[in-house]
Amino acid sequence: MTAGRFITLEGGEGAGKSTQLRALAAALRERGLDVVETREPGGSEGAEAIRSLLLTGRADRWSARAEALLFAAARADHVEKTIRPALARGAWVLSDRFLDSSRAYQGQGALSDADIVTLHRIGSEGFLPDRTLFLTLPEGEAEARARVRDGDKSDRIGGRGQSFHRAVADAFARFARDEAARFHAIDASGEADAVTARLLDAVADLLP
Ligand code: T5A
Repeated sequence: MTAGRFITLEGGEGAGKSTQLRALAAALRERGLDVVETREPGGSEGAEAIRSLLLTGRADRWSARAEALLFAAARADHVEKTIRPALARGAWVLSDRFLDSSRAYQGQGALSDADIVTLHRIGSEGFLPDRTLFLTLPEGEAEARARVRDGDKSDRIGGRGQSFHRAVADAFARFARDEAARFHAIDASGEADAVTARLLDAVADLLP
């Protein structure tokens, strides 16, 4: 049995994470790997129920602290019910967002990065990905992609203002600088196939 690997895709809205997660999963399956595709918030029955609490309703539905706790609770269930069992049987698990999204989105304002990491230690024993692929795209291009798909609709968190999303992008860029062994920045511009090739390169050293 080959070793399971846990890979996360991160980045701002519209960077192409969902598209690339499907493409990377297909490319890894072609190489004979057992691949599980999952997402956050969500990825297990309980976490999907929490997802709808988090992403729907009024902007002020949750306080910043309650929101961070809900993400941590969803993640705890996702790790326990979906991710760890798949890794234990030797699968590669690809997750569309994980802890670093909470650090970037909830770790500004009322809570610090250290607070979010503490919640993750309590909820998920500090469990971390083997590699995090951070999809980078100029703000205008990401907005244009999201607009083509969604028009003017957005969820509770995606609909926050430009300054919030800039701070999120800055936080991700900081993680990429400070945690270079795990966190790899990938240029997400250009044709989808070219981006997938870059992602495959970024996990090549983990392949059996
Ligand atoms: N959140 C999440 C937190 O605040 N804290 C947390 O801890 C977590 C886990 C989740 C929201 O929750 C927040 C972040 C988010 O606001 P979501 O519905 O899961 O929201 O959506 P997002 O993760 O934000 O992702 P999006 O669905 O907005 O975008 P993706 O997945 O990055 O992009 P994708 O693949 O859907 O592509 C967008 C469009 O671009 C096209 C696609 O076809 C699609 O139409 N596209 C391309 N077009 C041209 N060239 C390419 N190379 C393209 N690739 C994709």
